[in-house]
Amino acid sequence: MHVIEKVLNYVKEKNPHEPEFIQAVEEVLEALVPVIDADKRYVEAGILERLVEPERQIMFRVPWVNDKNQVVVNRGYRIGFNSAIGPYKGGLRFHPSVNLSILKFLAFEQIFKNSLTTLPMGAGKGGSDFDPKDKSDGEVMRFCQSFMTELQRHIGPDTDIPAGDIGVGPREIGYLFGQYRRIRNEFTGVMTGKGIDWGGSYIRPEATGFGAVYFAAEMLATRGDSLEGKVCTVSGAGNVAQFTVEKLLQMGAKVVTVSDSSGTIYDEDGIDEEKLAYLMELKNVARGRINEYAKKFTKAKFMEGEKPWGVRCDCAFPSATQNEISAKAAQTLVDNGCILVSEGANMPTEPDGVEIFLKNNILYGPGKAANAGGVATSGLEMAQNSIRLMWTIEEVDARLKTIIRDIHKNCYETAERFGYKGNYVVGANIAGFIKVADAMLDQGVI
Ligand code: NDP
Ligand code: 2IT
Repeated sequence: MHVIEKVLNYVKEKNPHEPEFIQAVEEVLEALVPVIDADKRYVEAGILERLVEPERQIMFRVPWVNDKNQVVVNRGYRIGFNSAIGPYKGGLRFHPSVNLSILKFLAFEQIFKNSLTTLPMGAGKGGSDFDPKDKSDGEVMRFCQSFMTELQRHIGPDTDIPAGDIGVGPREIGYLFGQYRRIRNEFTGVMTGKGIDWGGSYIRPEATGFGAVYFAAEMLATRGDSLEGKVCTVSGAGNVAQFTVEKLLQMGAKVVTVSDSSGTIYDEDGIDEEKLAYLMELKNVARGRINEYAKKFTKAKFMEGEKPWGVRCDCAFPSATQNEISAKAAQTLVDNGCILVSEGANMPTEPDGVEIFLKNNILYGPGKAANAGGVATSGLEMAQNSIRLMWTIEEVDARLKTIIRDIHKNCYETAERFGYKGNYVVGANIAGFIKVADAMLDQGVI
């Protein structure tokens, strides 16, 4: 039996109730076959067996009091998956669907993503099944304070550095950081995505969306093409989606959709800067639902309960959540002439959908490469905190662009080297793997 199959069987047997985690591991391991076959040291040192087992998994009770004076209990998590190349680094997700499987898949993906960034960051992820959406600011604050009261003993600027993800934005980071600072009696760079006046970095809010668009531009350039005039569909309406739209507009593309969990907005005329400003206000300040957009801009259509993938486009930017593009949706995208998919979200395409993109020679940028700009800029925030300086907007954006260009080049060249030219899935997984695996070889059996 091939070692890949053996390790995959082990993962399935040990984690039978974790479908998302198994899905992520399967996708990575399958892509690693050529490098495992080429270098027997990885097998001899049990690298794969160690890679699929988190270094640590912390689960804890998060009790808090709601506005009706009732006690509510949520579950909190932090996974430290791999720290071979740096301290654990990765976001926190607050969403009712959060469970161990989802956080382990995200932390596992983060290993390869963080390795690709060129910065010294290990991989972690955490969060809670808490839903910030229907809560008051006071409730969110009390929840965050309770969550951090336990989490603080497990993290630190050289140990584990959380950031945002779904449901965790500037408001939540503020409450979490405040509580850490109070309990630990120290002001350090223990979290990223901080406010610009208290240790944050310019461009961190924009970085994931901007990076996904820069990555798309790099992929198009390999075919002598650009984003100018391209019709683009975007899913989601949160942090990643908003700044994906902003950068696409700057690059001369036309964006015709955004969405949230209630449905999709189809704006055939295109979302311009004024409409984007409205969307940002609606989502970040009023915290409203996406159908409000169609009430304000009446030529736009609200498609209740639908995803954007039935809308004809040249380029698609899934930026909401995992498994939001089924095989059927992938086929529809291809049939409608879509030539590029750049994943702002983590694992938004189901495995059969990925197959369809690869078979049809779509420029397909998997999340661990295409959305790495977010965590890369978190790494730049950590660097600035360590030297107690702040770089300008221009400096951070230039570094982000360089990092994305390097990630693209590394993925492209690695795929080519292993005989899979143009396959960014193979390129990203192998390139991300080699750095971590070699660090594990150097450091012995840990
Ligand atoms: P936000 O919470 O800001 O926005 C999430 C958006 O996705 C919302 O519009 C939300 O709709 C929608 N969404 C979330 N869950 C679902 C679901 N189950 N079904 C349909 N729609 C859903 O999160 P981010 O923009 O930060 O994150 C989006 C994606 O990008 C995630 O996959 C995240 O892991 C990934 N990512 C984020 C990075 C970051 O820096 N923030 C970095 C790299 C990747 P609704 O409000 O209705 O729930
Ligand atoms: O999935 C991700 O890379 C993130 N949510 C960002 C993590 C980070 O530490 O900035």
